[in-house]
Amino acid sequence: MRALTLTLTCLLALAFAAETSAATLHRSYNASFSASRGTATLSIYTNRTASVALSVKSMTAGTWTVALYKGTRASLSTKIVTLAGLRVPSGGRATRTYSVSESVAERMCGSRVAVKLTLGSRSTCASFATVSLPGVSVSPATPSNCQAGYSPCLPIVDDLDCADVRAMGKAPVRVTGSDPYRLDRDGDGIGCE
Ligand SMILES: [Ca+2]
Repeated sequence: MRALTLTLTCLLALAFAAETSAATLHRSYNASFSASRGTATLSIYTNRTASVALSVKSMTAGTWTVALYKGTRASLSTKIVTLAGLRVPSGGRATRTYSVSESVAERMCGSRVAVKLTLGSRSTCASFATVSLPGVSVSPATPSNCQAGYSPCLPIVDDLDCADVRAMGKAPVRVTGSDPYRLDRDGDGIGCE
């Protein structure tokens, strides 16, 4: 019996390893819900799908709606996507992992992202750091990836000046990284103002 249990454990471990090796993790972001109600993890993979894992505790039982927003938990802006409900049993603990499509991952790029759970008039939020997408494994024919360090998303090109940024209708931009395009000469964190 013990041998059988060990074998099953090994098979499960192998299956898990096979599943996780299909996508290489680009970056994970962790966040906490207010009032110690659990945690959320947002993972971005190099094939540009993403997953959101929610783990909650001390929550009111019921099926909570789940949505991702741009912004922070104190200041939600645009809704990105509504995910399937999170069913919390009595006892208040639940865990669920959601797969998020490429287009949704692209909408999150370059922004702070928050997850909001709602049940009736109650809600709780958690916010992640600014989300970046991997700049790898994109064919040159589709150069619409996001340069790290700017919000909103700017494309990855050899160079970009403020005239280009204004022509795209994206000025001014918030500089959140090393400013590779040198858009913020006076260093106040805002480029092309
Ligand atoms: Ca500036």
